[in-house]
Amino acid sequence: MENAIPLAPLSPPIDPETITTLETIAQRVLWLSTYMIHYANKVRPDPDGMKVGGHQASCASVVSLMTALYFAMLRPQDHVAVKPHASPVLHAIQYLLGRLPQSMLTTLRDFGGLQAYPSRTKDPDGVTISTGSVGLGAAATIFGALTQRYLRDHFGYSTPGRYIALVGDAEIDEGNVPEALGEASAYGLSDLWWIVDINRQSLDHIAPEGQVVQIARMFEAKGWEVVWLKYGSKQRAFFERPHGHWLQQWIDDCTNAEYQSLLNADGAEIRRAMLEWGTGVGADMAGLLADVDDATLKELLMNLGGHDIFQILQAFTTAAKVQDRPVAIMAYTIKGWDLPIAGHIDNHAAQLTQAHITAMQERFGIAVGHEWDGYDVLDPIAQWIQQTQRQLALPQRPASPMPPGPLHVPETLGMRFPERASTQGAFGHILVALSAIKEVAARLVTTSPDVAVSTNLANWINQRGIYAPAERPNYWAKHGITSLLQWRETAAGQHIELGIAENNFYLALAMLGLAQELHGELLLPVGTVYDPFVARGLDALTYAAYAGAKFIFAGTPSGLSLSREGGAHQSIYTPLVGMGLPGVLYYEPAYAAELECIMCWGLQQLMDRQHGQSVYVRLSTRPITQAVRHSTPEWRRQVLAGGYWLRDYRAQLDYAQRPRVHIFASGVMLEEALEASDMASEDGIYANVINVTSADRLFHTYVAASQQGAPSYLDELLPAAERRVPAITLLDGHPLTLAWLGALFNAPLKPLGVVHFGETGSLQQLYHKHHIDTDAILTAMVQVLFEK
Ligand SMILES: Cc1ncc(C[n+]2csc(CCOP(=O)(O)OP(=O)(O)O)c2C)c(N)n1
Ligand SMILES: [Mg+2]
Repeated sequence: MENAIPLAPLSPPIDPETITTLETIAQRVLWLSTYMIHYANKVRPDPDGMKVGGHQASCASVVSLMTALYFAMLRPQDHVAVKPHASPVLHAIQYLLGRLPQSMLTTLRDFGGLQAYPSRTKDPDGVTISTGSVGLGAAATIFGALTQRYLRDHFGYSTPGRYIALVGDAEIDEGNVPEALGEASAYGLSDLWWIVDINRQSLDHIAPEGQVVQIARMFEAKGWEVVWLKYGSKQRAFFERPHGHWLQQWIDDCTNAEYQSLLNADGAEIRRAMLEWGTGVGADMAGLLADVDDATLKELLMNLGGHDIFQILQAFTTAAKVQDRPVAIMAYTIKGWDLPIAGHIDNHAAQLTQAHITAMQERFGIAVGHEWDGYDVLDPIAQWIQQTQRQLALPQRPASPMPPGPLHVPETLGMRFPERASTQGAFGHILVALSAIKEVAARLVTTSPDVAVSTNLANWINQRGIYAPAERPNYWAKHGITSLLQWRETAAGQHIELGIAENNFYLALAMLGLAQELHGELLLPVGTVYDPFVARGLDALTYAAYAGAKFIFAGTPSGLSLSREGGAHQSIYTPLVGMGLPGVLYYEPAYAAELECIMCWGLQQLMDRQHGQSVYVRLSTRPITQAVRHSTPEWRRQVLAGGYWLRDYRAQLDYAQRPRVHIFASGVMLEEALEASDMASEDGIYANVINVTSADRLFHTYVAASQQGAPSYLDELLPAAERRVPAITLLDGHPLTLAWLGALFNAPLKPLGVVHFGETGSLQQLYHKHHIDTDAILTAMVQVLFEK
């Protein structure tokens, strides 16, 4: 199995009683997690005949590690991201710890019951980090630890917990893992452990040779300390025998594929393989193994460090001594440990048969009818658990020296914008204006994947500084070189600058956006990203939304405004992402005053921890004439509700007699919409312009209201009479965003927008090419009005 590793002392002072007790508990955890899946699949009535599923082998793989962790190490302030497929192990443990009622154990994967994968919003037993999409929950721990560090530096947060990821070895293949690892050391995080469950199996296959070493080297290259947990105590005791090192060398030389296959072979076959290897390298394996019977030989093969409580505790002790960097514990395990499917290539979704379960139940001495039993209060194990947990429970953290105080964000900041402005430009000014509200400014934190300057965060950064836990020298200032950007990096800074890594960006927003829930301290995270690269971090954005995090992000520049950059730099379908993602509200303001109002409201959303949602503003660098510059309460209500009439001909006496049309437009396209409306009026056409600030809000309030049979804001915005008027929808993005409005109309509706990849050109050339310029609007108008 790949490599020889340095061995720590064989016997540190970990008392035998603890080990025996933990071994006994681990057995119960193995039983409960296995039986939980068995029950859900083979005992509980299944109304629809569909597979229920669950992963007994993946669970067994981490039973020993998780038992040792939860019963002997974990403190209440720690946060754990549990490998998704080990959720039954987590629930079994929480049950034995008294944090989950027994009745829930029968509800795995049932409606309203325990979720398939640990969910912080849906599971009842204290999951704080959701997992499911492999690699993501683990990577989130890095940004959790970063958030904790940030809180400590800004608010004196004083009892930091440890962030721990129990991560499958194949999870490391996910790109979001290497993407995230470097940020941990860049920010000097140390309260961070990853325990890698090296069972050398993924869903389909056995890990390729060299993979484990590559993983370890990657951790090291990214500044992590690697702690090896490879051999079990029996193996290690054997290595101490005369010539015992040959066994170690055989283990190290054996390929992953062969080791896995031998886990399924009998002792005689294992011996044959060892002898064959010995002949090749000149080791007298026959002599070495002469007094080892076949059963013991098999036991030796199975005795990997990740299932040996003593070795696990020792690894934890070693890890705990590392104070200056994050730690990766490389724990060798067996997928399906102690089950009949142990180590088998087919075992990922395999489940034990009833006969297997019956045999296991007998072997573990669990009486029929007592399958769900925990430990009776008088049982010495129950008492041991109680005492250990008391010791591990630290006193409550003292109140923050800076109490949240009354946070208030006004509806408007009373800003004045120039006659022509872009929403991206306004965004920078709005952030700076928010700095004037002291309590709000203290909790604002911005982040960006290396595009802070080009998304207009420079003024904010100059004012609030860059966050760096350990102050870094500013050589520009030191050497007297002038620059517009002041890159002051201190622990008081409020901008978290990330590498070009949009996945990290959203994970950072996810964990900053859960600071209140995870650490009792509210942060108001605001991020900026190039809109086309929203898709680059989409999995993490989904993760953040699913976890219930609250944050604001600006996708900017968007659409064709990146015209000169060409091709795929012009975002097309991001509005659909915003609309499709639960928990995130997409707004596309046209005017600076709208953005001001949306930002203020967005911050209020972040403060409403119960019902608030995250907000995505899709912005542009294109300056347009500000048709609205002064906001009124009624106008703000309409902006936030999703849209308002900007050009309204309804009061004209001859309104009903004239040809008339509605133009629903979003964002920068309002410029063209108004121009087309003006031109149409010269031809006697009344072209109303309705500025859709949020197709998302309009759509979802409409859907929610219609489920209740109630009216929605759309009924106010668009009275029945107006639905007989032909319409055009228009945005610099995918036309589906607004085309659904057609479902409300008893008249033709023509959706304009971008459906092809872009290319380099001027805005006007590209608008023309994509049929969203004024000419295209006028043509569409003629079509909906006069063509049958
Ligand atoms: C992003 C993502 N892709 C694919 C899957 C499907 N999947 C679930 S588990 C798994 C293999 C995991 O292997 P490993 O992490 O080694 O865990 P093990 O089951 O071996 O303990 C895969 C491919 C997923 N959950 N998430
Ligand atoms: Mg694995």
